[in-house]
Amino acid sequence: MKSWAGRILRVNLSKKKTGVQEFDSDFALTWLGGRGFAAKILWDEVKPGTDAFSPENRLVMATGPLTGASLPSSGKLLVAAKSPLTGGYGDGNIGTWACVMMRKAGYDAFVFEGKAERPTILKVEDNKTEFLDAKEYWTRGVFETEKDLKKQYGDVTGVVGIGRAGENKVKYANVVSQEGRGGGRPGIGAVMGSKNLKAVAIKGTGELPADNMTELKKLGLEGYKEILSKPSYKFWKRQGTVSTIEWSQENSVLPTCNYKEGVFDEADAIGGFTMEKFKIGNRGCPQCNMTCGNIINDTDGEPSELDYENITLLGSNIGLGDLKKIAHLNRICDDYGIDTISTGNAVGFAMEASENRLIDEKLEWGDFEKVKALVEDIADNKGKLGSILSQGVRYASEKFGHGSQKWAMHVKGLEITAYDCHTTPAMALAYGTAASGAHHKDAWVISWEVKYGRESYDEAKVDKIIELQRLRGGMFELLTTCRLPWVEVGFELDWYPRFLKAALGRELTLEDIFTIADRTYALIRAFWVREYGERWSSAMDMIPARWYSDPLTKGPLKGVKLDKTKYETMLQLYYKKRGWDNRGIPTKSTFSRLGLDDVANELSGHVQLSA
Ligand code: PTT
Ligand code: SF4
Repeated sequence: MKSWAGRILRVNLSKKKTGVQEFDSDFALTWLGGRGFAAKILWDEVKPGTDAFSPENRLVMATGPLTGASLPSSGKLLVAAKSPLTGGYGDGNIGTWACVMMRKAGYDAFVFEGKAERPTILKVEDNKTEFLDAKEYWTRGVFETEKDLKKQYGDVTGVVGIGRAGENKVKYANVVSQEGRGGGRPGIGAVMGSKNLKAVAIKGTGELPADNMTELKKLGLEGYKEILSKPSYKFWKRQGTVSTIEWSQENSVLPTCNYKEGVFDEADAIGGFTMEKFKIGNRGCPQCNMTCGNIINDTDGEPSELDYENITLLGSNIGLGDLKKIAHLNRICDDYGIDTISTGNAVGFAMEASENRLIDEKLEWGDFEKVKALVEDIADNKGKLGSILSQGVRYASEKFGHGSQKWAMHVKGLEITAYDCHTTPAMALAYGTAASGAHHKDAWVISWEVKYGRESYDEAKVDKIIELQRLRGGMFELLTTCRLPWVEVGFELDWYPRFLKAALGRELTLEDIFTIADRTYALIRAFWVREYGERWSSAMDMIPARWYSDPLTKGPLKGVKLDKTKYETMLQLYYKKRGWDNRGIPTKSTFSRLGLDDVANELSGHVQLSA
């Protein structure tokens, strides 16, 4: 087994019991880790139709065979569950000491089931587990909770937790760690809240497993040095992902006023160079020498960790051009444990609804004070508007009606991340086909597409999306290592098979990993289809109508919009290349090729499968 501990900690919160489930090398090599483990566990254990907030849902926290090792950016944890926001598969990826500690404690994953009778914190110290009463932490911010737990159990303790949004079951509540690392956009924090689980605190003292630890450490060191030598490293350390604001503005893809436009008049005021003037430091994930979290003080003088996505969604998308105010909104979202992307979408959607007089509340673009109050209401799932918005924009658009579905910016219920796609068909398709709903994590094809030429809807674009999904949504989510060394400074992909050789004691080529990625994608599709049954169709992979019905009205690409028919043709080509039928369901032979005959058998009890 080498690089896996081969042990999953099973936690039954209803019974206050823990146990260890062992897995063998067959399971490990079939699913690799992270997203693969999560998809398999959710498929096997969450019956279709299960209420995401019921004790029967599972909350999975999973690592991969390289997680936590001394090699570039290995300190990331995948969190997953059936999503309350989309009704399908949901996951997210957080940089946190908790994953390093999980591996040092001798586990590859934790799986939670049931529901604790009262607010609970799970403490894990190597083989020892303890259920702690979390009454005094409930309703407290996740920052304070983590600080307090570290004070009690030591600074090395890895903590992941939820804030009040998770407690109040806001459907896009996420899981937070280290005062600014947040993951699990599709409501994984709300699932944690529904289980009355406030936090998990982990301490491990063991050695990480590996076939040849000396070689792995040596390679890791070389990898760190290689990253330091990359030409773009210095600039990356200055701005991290925030430099993308300028790039998006130049290329008319910066979401502005609920994705009406791709350019924002005040883009300079929220971009990377302005951020540098305010910057007081960097923070980052464990085992990373690229630490990309940019810290600036917010309007209250409190530190807030900024990335491209949160600046865009809480800035240009709601018409707010003030970085300190954005930093404040970002900080409260972190402390309340609520996804910044979906929050920015929900607020932008409400602003447009107000502009169109679909709601009584007066909410103008960029009105910071009103947004602050609204975010409080969303996090508390209270007030007429706050409680509607806390269910996501798909739900809000059903409530508000009057054609607002057209500009409810989501795919499968998950809000769009920070790229406007009026002019970029491939990026739109990447959103349409991402594993958990609209997310750029699976295939951030937009930078390639802008260079390649955005007008076309051709085969090369479909191929590129699949290639990226195998790497980003595949390899990096299976290994749970950060993809940014590769994406942002050009850390070469062939490092990963080398790391894996030292860790596993056997070859695992990129092609082998892509097969596991394809298997995982097919299983995740099966999970969605089983949930939706005969209601499933290619319409599930459609993008918001705004992008093909309302052209941009500003900027150099004024007048441009997508072509719906061409998008649909490209989608069909994507299905064909994946071995899925014209509804977007893997065929029997595709399941069989990927070793998933049992999945095909089970799924054929819910929908008719194509041969
Ligand atoms: C990710 C999504 C992103 S993507 C961002 S900023 W980005 C938002 N960050 C949030 C936040 O912070 N606080 C908050 N309350 N909500 C937030 N929601 C948003 O979540 C993040 C980095 C970033 S910064 C990115 S791109 C990369 N994402 C990776 C990934 O998904 N997989 C992987 N193997 N490596 C990755 N590396 C990078 O990690 P979700 P983090 Mg995130 C303040 O969770 O659900 O996947 O959505 O984890 O530790 O904060 O690192 O411009
Ligand atoms: Fe975390 Fe940034 Fe390092 Fe990736 S590059 S591991 S997101 S600090």
